[in-house]
Amino acid sequence: MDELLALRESFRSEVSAVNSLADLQNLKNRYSGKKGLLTSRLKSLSSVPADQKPKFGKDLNELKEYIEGEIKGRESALREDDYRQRLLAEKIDITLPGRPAFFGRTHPINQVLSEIKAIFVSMGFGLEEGPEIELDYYNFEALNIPKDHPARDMQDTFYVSDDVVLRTHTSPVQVRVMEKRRPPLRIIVPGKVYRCDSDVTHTPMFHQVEGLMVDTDISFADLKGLLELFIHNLFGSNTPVRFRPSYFPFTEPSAEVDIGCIFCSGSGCRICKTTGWLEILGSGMVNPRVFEMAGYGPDEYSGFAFGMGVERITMLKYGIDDLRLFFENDLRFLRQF
Ligand code: 2NM
Repeated sequence: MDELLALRESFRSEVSAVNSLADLQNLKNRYSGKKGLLTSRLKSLSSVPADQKPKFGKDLNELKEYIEGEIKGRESALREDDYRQRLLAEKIDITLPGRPAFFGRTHPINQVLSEIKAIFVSMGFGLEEGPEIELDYYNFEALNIPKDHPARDMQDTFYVSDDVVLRTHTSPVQVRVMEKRRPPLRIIVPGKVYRCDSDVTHTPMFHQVEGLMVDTDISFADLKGLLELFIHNLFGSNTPVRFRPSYFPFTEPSAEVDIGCIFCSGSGCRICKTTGWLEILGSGMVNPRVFEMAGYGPDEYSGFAFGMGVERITMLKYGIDDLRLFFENDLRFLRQF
């Protein structure tokens, strides 16, 4: 009997000292395991005098139940502790500011391209696209650019083969459209063009928008009115516009279009080279020879065409002085638009 009391006492002090589930498992094995102290006491039941056996057995059973109950209780207390400690350790500080998410955005060239397209679409122009790898015929011949023309020079054109080039302008698409459709025609052709030219102010690839309007009685006054409207839409309705005589093989007469310098308001500065004007467009009445080659009767139809470089217009619109910024993809630059 004393032995069972001593066992109970030693268990009591041990179990109250246990501080981890691992220690508790250890304790459980030592007391109530297969080779535990309780089992060995049960085995010694045979040496207990017969008259004390029932009581010894009953006490032993009680002690076993007591020990197992204590272990269960201690175990759930320790699990609870463990859970609380994990909750504390793994606590998330929801007051920390979040990490900023950076959103992508449209490249400034594409922003201005979209603006230009929207203006012409609002005036009834349709969008057309075509191949960037083009036949010599569509890029030059059909545009009245003869074989000995300087624009044909190897220095300006990327040749793929004898009769295939990377288009140097988007005009070949307009020729292709004229071959397929009859007037009235009102189209613009945005897209990439390629010139074998690379320095501070030229990149081998840049973007162009060209336009073409053909009907039975289109005049130079229509060209002037439409381009002036376009410019006032893009740069503001107070922007001065002037038309200056020029020459292109595919138009006759031809005109270059200038706007009053938006940096010095016309008084003359570094950017307008003290002229007070900035060139932004080329234009003209489509040369009858171009109509003829496309299968349009030159006496039946007249029309105008124009072309502009998107990089140049974007630089002027935002006062950017270095073309290379558009192609470096430095986010500090791009995030400003
Ligand atoms: C320009 C300037 C003037 C032009 C002409 C044609 C076509 F195909 F109708 F003949 N397309 N684009 C043209 C005319 C382009 O860019 C500076």
